[in-house]
Amino acid sequence: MSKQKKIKDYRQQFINQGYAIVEDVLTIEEAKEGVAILLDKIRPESPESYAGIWGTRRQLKTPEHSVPEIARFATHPKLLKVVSHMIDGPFRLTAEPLPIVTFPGKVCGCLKDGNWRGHTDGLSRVPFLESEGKAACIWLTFADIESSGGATTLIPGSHCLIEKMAADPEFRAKSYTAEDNLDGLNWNPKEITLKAGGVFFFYDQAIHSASDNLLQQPRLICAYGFTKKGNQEEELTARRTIHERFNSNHLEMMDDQMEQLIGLV
Ligand SMILES: O=C(O)CCC(=O)C(=O)O
Repeated sequence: MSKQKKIKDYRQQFINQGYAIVEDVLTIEEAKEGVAILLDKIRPESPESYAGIWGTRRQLKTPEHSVPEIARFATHPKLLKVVSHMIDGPFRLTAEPLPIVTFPGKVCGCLKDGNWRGHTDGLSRVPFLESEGKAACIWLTFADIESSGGATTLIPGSHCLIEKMAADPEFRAKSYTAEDNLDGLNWNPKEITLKAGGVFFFYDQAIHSASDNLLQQPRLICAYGFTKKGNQEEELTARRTIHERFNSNHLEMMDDQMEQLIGLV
Protein backbone atom coordinates (compact mmCIF):
# COMPACT_ATOMS: atom_id res chain seq x y z
CA MET A 1 0.00 0.00 0.00
CA SER A 2 1.42 3.44 -0.88
CA LYS A 3 2.42 5.86 1.88
CA GLN A 4 -0.11 8.44 0.67
CA LYS A 5 -2.94 5.94 0.89
CA LYS A 6 -1.96 4.98 4.44
CA ILE A 7 -1.99 8.64 5.51
CA LYS A 8 -5.44 9.14 4.03
CA ASP A 9 -6.53 6.00 5.82
CA TYR A 10 -5.63 7.19 9.29
CA ARG A 11 -7.27 10.56 8.81
CA GLN A 12 -10.39 8.88 7.52
CA GLN A 13 -10.30 6.37 10.35
CA PHE A 14 -10.10 9.26 12.80
CA ILE A 15 -13.17 10.89 11.21
CA ASN A 16 -15.19 7.67 11.22
CA GLN A 17 -14.06 6.08 14.47
CA GLY A 18 -12.94 9.00 16.67
CA TYR A 19 -9.45 7.57 16.97
CA ALA A 20 -6.60 6.42 14.76
CA ILE A 21 -3.33 4.61 15.23
CA VAL A 22 -0.02 5.23 13.47
CA GLU A 23 2.75 2.75 14.22
CA ASP A 24 6.53 3.23 14.22
CA VAL A 25 6.73 6.96 14.82
CA LEU A 26 9.66 6.59 17.23
CA THR A 27 12.42 4.04 16.78
CA ILE A 28 12.77 1.34 19.43
CA GLU A 29 15.81 3.18 20.82
CA GLU A 30 13.97 6.48 21.06
CA ALA A 31 11.03 4.79 22.75
CA LYS A 32 13.38 3.19 25.26
CA GLU A 33 14.83 6.62 26.10
CA GLY A 34 11.29 7.76 26.85
CA VAL A 35 10.70 4.75 29.12
CA ALA A 36 13.80 5.55 31.17
CA ILE A 37 12.85 9.21 31.55
CA LEU A 38 9.26 8.51 32.55
CA LEU A 39 10.15 5.82 35.06
CA ASP A 40 12.71 8.14 36.58
CA LYS A 41 10.31 11.11 36.85
CA ILE A 42 6.98 9.53 37.72
CA ARG A 43 6.61 7.08 40.58
CA PRO A 44 3.47 5.82 42.29
CA GLU A 45 4.21 8.06 45.28
CA SER A 46 5.60 11.14 43.48
CA PRO A 47 3.81 14.35 44.54
CA GLU A 48 4.15 15.91 41.06
CA SER A 49 1.61 13.45 39.75
CA TYR A 50 -1.89 12.50 40.82
CA ALA A 51 -4.23 9.58 40.49
CA GLY A 52 -7.56 11.16 41.43
CA ILE A 53 -9.99 8.25 41.60
CA TRP A 54 -7.89 6.24 39.21
CA GLY A 55 -5.87 3.83 41.38
CA THR A 56 -2.48 3.13 39.87
CA ARG A 57 -2.82 5.55 36.93
CA ARG A 58 -0.65 8.62 37.60
CA GLN A 59 -0.75 11.78 35.53
CA LEU A 60 1.64 14.70 35.87
CA LYS A 61 0.10 17.89 37.27
CA THR A 62 0.63 20.40 34.50
CA PRO A 63 1.65 23.15 33.95
CA GLU A 64 2.97 23.29 37.56
CA HIS A 65 5.28 20.44 36.64
CA SER A 66 6.81 19.32 33.40
CA VAL A 67 9.23 16.76 32.03
CA PRO A 68 11.04 18.75 29.32
CA GLU A 69 12.88 15.69 27.96
CA ILE A 70 9.54 13.99 27.28
CA ALA A 71 7.90 17.20 26.04
CA ARG A 72 10.71 17.46 23.50
CA PHE A 73 9.41 14.43 21.59
CA ALA A 74 6.82 16.90 20.25
CA THR A 75 9.51 18.19 17.89
CA HIS A 76 10.32 14.72 16.56
CA PRO A 77 10.28 15.04 12.73
CA LYS A 78 8.20 11.92 12.16
CA LEU A 79 5.70 12.89 14.81
CA LEU A 80 5.35 16.36 13.26
CA LYS A 81 4.86 14.81 9.84
CA VAL A 82 2.12 12.56 11.12
CA VAL A 83 0.39 15.54 12.80
CA SER A 84 0.76 17.63 9.62
CA HIS A 85 -1.51 15.19 7.81
CA MET A 86 -4.21 15.62 10.43
CA ILE A 87 -4.14 19.44 10.62
CA ASP A 88 -4.53 21.61 7.54
CA GLY A 89 -1.76 24.23 7.41
CA PRO A 90 0.63 25.51 10.10
CA PHE A 91 -0.01 24.33 13.66
CA ARG A 92 1.40 24.72 17.16
CA LEU A 93 1.67 22.73 20.37
CA THR A 94 -1.08 24.02 22.67
CA ALA A 95 0.02 23.11 26.19
CA GLU A 96 2.59 21.43 28.35
CA PRO A 97 2.67 17.77 27.25
CA LEU A 98 1.01 15.45 29.74
CA PRO A 99 2.98 12.37 30.82
CA ILE A 100 0.90 9.48 32.17
CA VAL A 101 2.07 6.22 33.74
CA THR A 102 -0.35 3.43 34.61
CA PHE A 103 1.44 1.21 37.10
CA PRO A 104 0.32 -2.39 37.57
CA GLY A 105 -2.91 -2.56 39.55
CA LYS A 106 -6.50 -1.40 39.66
CA VAL A 107 -7.61 1.77 37.90
CA CYS A 108 -11.34 1.76 37.13
CA GLY A 109 -12.16 -1.75 35.94
CA CYS A 110 -11.61 -3.26 32.55
CA LEU A 111 -13.54 -4.66 29.63
CA LYS A 112 -13.41 -8.21 30.96
CA ASP A 113 -15.19 -7.47 34.24
CA GLY A 114 -18.43 -6.75 32.36
CA ASN A 115 -18.97 -3.49 34.21
CA TRP A 116 -17.36 -1.12 31.76
CA ARG A 117 -18.53 2.47 31.72
CA GLY A 118 -17.21 5.30 29.63
CA HIS A 119 -17.30 9.08 29.58
CA THR A 120 -16.48 11.99 27.32
CA ASP A 121 -14.17 14.80 28.45
CA GLY A 122 -16.88 17.44 28.65
CA LEU A 123 -19.06 17.91 25.61
CA SER A 124 -17.97 20.02 22.71
CA ARG A 125 -20.29 22.64 21.28
CA VAL A 126 -18.40 22.70 18.00
CA PRO A 127 -19.65 20.10 15.51
CA PHE A 128 -16.98 17.46 14.87
CA LEU A 129 -16.78 18.01 11.13
CA GLU A 130 -16.35 21.75 11.66
CA SER A 131 -13.26 21.17 13.79
CA GLU A 132 -11.89 18.39 11.59
CA GLY A 133 -8.42 19.30 10.31
CA LYS A 134 -8.01 21.99 12.99
CA ALA A 135 -6.72 20.11 16.02
CA ALA A 136 -5.09 16.85 16.99
CA CYS A 137 -4.49 15.20 20.32
CA ILE A 138 -1.92 12.46 20.15
CA TRP A 139 -0.84 9.94 22.75
CA LEU A 140 2.66 8.76 22.13
CA THR A 141 3.53 5.39 23.64
CA PHE A 142 7.02 4.46 24.84
CA ALA A 143 6.45 0.81 25.74
CA ASP A 144 4.15 -1.81 24.18
CA ILE A 145 0.59 -1.59 25.49
CA GLU A 146 -0.68 -5.16 25.49
CA SER A 147 -4.22 -6.28 26.17
CA SER A 148 -5.03 -5.85 29.91
CA GLY A 149 -2.01 -3.56 30.27
CA GLY A 150 -3.88 -0.38 31.20
CA ALA A 151 -4.90 0.59 27.66
CA THR A 152 -7.40 3.30 26.84
CA THR A 153 -10.76 1.70 26.08
CA LEU A 154 -13.07 3.39 23.61
CA ILE A 155 -16.27 2.82 21.65
CA PRO A 156 -15.36 3.36 17.99
CA GLY A 157 -17.71 5.78 16.26
CA SER A 158 -19.42 6.88 19.49
CA HIS A 159 -18.43 10.53 18.92
CA CYS A 160 -21.06 10.76 16.15
CA LEU A 161 -23.84 9.69 18.48
CA ILE A 162 -22.61 11.86 21.34
CA GLU A 163 -22.66 14.81 19.03
CA LYS A 164 -26.29 14.22 18.09
CA MET A 165 -27.40 13.84 21.70
CA ALA A 166 -25.31 16.52 23.39
CA ALA A 167 -28.10 19.07 23.10
CA ASP A 168 -30.04 17.23 25.83
CA PRO A 169 -29.09 18.61 29.32
CA GLU A 170 -29.68 15.25 31.08
CA PHE A 171 -27.55 13.47 28.59
CA ARG A 172 -24.78 15.98 29.11
CA ALA A 173 -24.55 15.22 32.81
CA LYS A 174 -23.65 11.55 32.86
CA SER A 175 -21.18 8.80 32.18
CA TYR A 176 -22.35 6.02 29.91
CA THR A 177 -23.01 2.31 30.50
CA ALA A 178 -24.38 -0.43 28.25
CA GLU A 179 -27.72 -0.14 30.10
CA ASP A 180 -28.14 3.39 28.85
CA ASN A 181 -29.30 1.80 25.61
CA LEU A 182 -27.90 4.57 23.48
CA ASP A 183 -30.07 4.29 20.42
CA GLY A 184 -28.12 3.47 17.31
CA LEU A 185 -24.81 2.82 19.10
CA ASN A 186 -23.00 -0.46 18.64
CA TRP A 187 -21.88 -0.87 22.29
CA ASN A 188 -18.58 -2.48 21.51
CA PRO A 189 -15.76 -0.90 23.55
CA LYS A 190 -12.30 -1.70 22.31
CA GLU A 191 -8.89 -1.71 23.97
CA ILE A 192 -6.40 0.51 22.19
CA THR A 193 -3.34 -1.74 22.25
CA LEU A 194 -0.23 -0.33 20.64
CA LYS A 195 3.45 -1.04 20.06
CA ALA A 196 6.20 1.12 21.60
CA GLY A 197 6.88 4.16 19.42
CA GLY A 198 3.35 4.32 18.00
CA VAL A 199 0.80 7.10 18.35
CA PHE A 200 -2.89 7.08 19.07
CA PHE A 201 -4.91 10.05 17.78
CA PHE A 202 -7.65 10.54 20.28
CA TYR A 203 -10.90 12.49 20.05
CA ASP A 204 -12.14 13.02 23.59
CA GLN A 205 -15.81 13.17 22.52
CA ALA A 206 -15.77 9.46 21.75
CA ILE A 207 -17.00 7.45 24.78
CA HIS A 208 -13.83 6.17 26.44
CA SER A 209 -12.20 5.18 29.71
CA ALA A 210 -8.93 4.24 31.32
CA SER A 211 -8.48 0.60 32.42
CA ASP A 212 -6.79 -1.59 35.02
CA ASN A 213 -3.24 -2.67 34.34
CA LEU A 214 -3.23 -6.40 35.05
CA LEU A 215 0.31 -6.90 33.67
CA GLN A 216 3.76 -6.14 35.10
CA GLN A 217 4.68 -3.62 32.37
CA PRO A 218 3.60 -0.05 33.26
CA ARG A 219 1.75 1.82 30.54
CA LEU A 220 4.05 4.72 29.63
CA ILE A 221 2.62 7.45 27.45
CA CYS A 222 2.59 11.20 26.92
CA ALA A 223 -0.29 13.25 25.48
CA TYR A 224 0.44 16.20 23.17
CA GLY A 225 -2.20 18.63 21.87
CA PHE A 226 -1.78 20.50 18.60
CA THR A 227 -3.95 23.18 17.03
CA LYS A 228 -4.05 24.93 13.68
CA LYS A 229 -2.54 28.41 13.90
CA GLY A 230 -5.04 31.27 13.83
CA ASN A 231 -4.79 34.74 12.35
CA GLN A 232 -2.26 37.28 13.60
CA GLU A 233 -4.48 38.54 16.40
CA GLU A 234 -5.37 35.05 17.60
CA GLU A 235 -1.72 34.07 17.66
CA LEU A 236 -0.82 37.22 19.62
CA THR A 237 -3.50 36.41 22.18
CA ALA A 238 -2.21 32.84 22.43
CA ARG A 239 1.29 34.17 23.06
CA ARG A 240 0.04 36.39 25.89
CA THR A 241 -1.46 33.39 27.71
CA ILE A 242 1.46 31.07 27.18
CA HIS A 243 2.45 31.05 30.88
CA GLU A 244 -0.96 29.65 31.78
CA ARG A 245 -0.42 26.68 29.51
CA PHE A 246 3.30 25.95 29.77
CA ASN A 247 5.59 25.44 32.75
CA SER A 248 7.68 28.56 33.51
CA ASN A 249 10.98 26.73 34.05
CA HIS A 250 10.42 24.77 30.90
CA LEU A 251 9.70 27.98 28.96
CA GLU A 252 13.01 29.41 30.12
CA MET A 253 15.04 26.48 28.91
CA MET A 254 13.34 25.79 25.55
CA ASP A 255 15.45 25.76 22.42
CA ASP A 256 14.47 27.60 19.22
CA GLN A 257 12.67 24.65 17.73
CA MET A 258 10.49 24.14 20.77
CA GLU A 259 9.80 27.89 21.07
CA GLN A 260 8.71 27.93 17.47
CA LEU A 261 6.48 24.90 17.95
CA ILE A 262 4.61 26.48 20.87
CA GLY A 263 4.16 29.76 18.94
CA LEU A 264 6.51 31.86 21.06
CA VAL A 265 8.50 33.14 18.10
O1 LIG B 1 -5.72 6.89 30.51
C1 LIG B 1 -6.53 6.56 29.68
O2 LIG B 1 -6.35 5.63 28.90
C2 LIG B 1 -7.86 7.28 29.52
C3 LIG B 1 -7.94 8.51 30.31
C4 LIG B 1 -9.28 9.18 30.28
O3 LIG B 1 -10.28 8.57 30.23
C5 LIG B 1 -9.32 10.64 30.32
O4 LIG B 1 -8.27 11.30 30.41
O5 LIG B 1 -10.42 11.20 30.25
